[in-house]
Amino acid sequence: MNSKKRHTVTAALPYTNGPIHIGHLAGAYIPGDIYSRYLRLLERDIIFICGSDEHGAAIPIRAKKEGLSPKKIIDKYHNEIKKSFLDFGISFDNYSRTSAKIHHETASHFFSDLNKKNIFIEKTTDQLFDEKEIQFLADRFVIGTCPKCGHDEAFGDQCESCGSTLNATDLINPRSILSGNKPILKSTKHWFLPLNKYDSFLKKWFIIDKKETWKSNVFGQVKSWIDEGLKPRAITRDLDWGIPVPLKDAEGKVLYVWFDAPIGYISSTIEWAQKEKKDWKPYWQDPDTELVHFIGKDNIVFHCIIFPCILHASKNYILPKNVPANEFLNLEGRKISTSKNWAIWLNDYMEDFPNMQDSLRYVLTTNAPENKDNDFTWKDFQAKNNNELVAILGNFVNRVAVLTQKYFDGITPEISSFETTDLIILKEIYSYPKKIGNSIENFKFREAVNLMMELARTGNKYLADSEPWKLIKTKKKEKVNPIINISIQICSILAIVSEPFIPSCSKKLKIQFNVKNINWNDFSVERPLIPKKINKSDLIFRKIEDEEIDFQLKKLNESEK
Ligand code: B3M
Ligand code: ZN
Repeated sequence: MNSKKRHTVTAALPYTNGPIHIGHLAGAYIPGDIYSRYLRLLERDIIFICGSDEHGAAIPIRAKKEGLSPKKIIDKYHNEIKKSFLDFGISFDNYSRTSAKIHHETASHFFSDLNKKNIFIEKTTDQLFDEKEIQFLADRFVIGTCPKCGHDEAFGDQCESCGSTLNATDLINPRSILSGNKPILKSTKHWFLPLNKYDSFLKKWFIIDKKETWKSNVFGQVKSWIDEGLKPRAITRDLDWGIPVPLKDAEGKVLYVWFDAPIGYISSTIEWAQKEKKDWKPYWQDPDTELVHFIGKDNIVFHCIIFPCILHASKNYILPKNVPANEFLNLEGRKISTSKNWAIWLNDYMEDFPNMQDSLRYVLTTNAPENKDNDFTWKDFQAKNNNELVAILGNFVNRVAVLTQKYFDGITPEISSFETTDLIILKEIYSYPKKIGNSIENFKFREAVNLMMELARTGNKYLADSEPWKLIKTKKKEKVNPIINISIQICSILAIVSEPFIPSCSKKLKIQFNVKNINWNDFSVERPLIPKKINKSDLIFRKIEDEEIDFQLKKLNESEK
């Protein structure tokens, strides 16, 4: 029997209506990647699942803007986004897409199954219609004034200013984004998920134990939605782009993107299982599996209310153990905006800072909008890269490597017994993996990455305080041996505990210090990591100059629309 604990970890499926930017990376993908890499280092049975979200109004709208077909748009951005994830070391076990056959089949099956179980309500209602374009307007096809906060550019599905989830008909003064005209009301039939009927299920599932374990921002939002009372929500649309509603009397109708997209996690898992010749079911149906969704705060309602209701109604599915949604990342004090081109695009970053993906990963983690919106500034990025990655971590491992080469020809000095003062520092350094692991398990990634840097700082200070370069010139020359031995142990621990945060640097450190892949919990003072010899290697980080930052600031300001 396989007794390893099983985990299904997902990260929000990005819309293929544009490239992705640092806000996406900080919100869902880096946290999900840190968590998944950590679980792999514990040798758990874990899959990290994602894929492109290729349906919804956003796609035909973008296609119109670029003068391309929707299919061309999804192919273009699917490939770009996939490459960005690869560049930044986001270690998905499978990256699928919702245009895949397997996804169309899976989502249609979910719909048909729920329909057979009489879960949906069929209702004919008045919806917004653009007479000029001869098209119904839902979601992103219509903008207007938000009834909750008065923001005058709220979308038909959501107000980005106050975060409210809306129906297009809720908008005051609606305007079609296709023609600019005021829409008329026209009746049409749709299928609704009666969320109101799931009130007691949600209260029981959600309120019971989530208060202690979920982030307060997520818990608070979900609780207030439940408390306000939920209404039936349409899960089909009049649109010619999407998964056709699998019923005879549903011509011209497709599944609502937020019905099919989360099911994309399941289809991506099935695709993975087919490739790996495994069974996908335990990852979604075994109650012992821990399901965690990494998302940004604008996706909370879908992952914490709508999708759980779909899973619950479908029976046999597990529900998320946690949804550690992040708040938003701002850029230079302003909201990141795709339409205004106020963003740092990942493909641009890689061009300007080749091989420096870990620097951005590091800064976005130390700065993650975990509990409140946070700001990314280029100056802070430079400072953290130069003063922390270069001056602390990079400097420490480099000094240890250089001194070991210089004094011992790269061979780790052996120590038969450590002195009491040595044992104190050894105990301290081996306490870090546990502390870092605890923070990761509690989704406190900023705390975790800061602890990693604190370990490097401890190493730096230890080396500076013990001054082996002075001792080597005295009669107490042998005192240098434990100092270098312990410093090499610190580098070896760093090589492992840095992997979730800065994986490509971790790889270099492992090569340099001859560290084998080992279970996160399998080393300690009693079972230390002492490589026999270390290899020469280049500097791991590089300083970022003022001119590079000035260039980025100029570029950002000039490209703003
Ligand atoms: N594509 C929304 C977004 O990118 C959406 C997430 C789907 S997760 C199932 O904000
Ligand atoms: Zn609003």
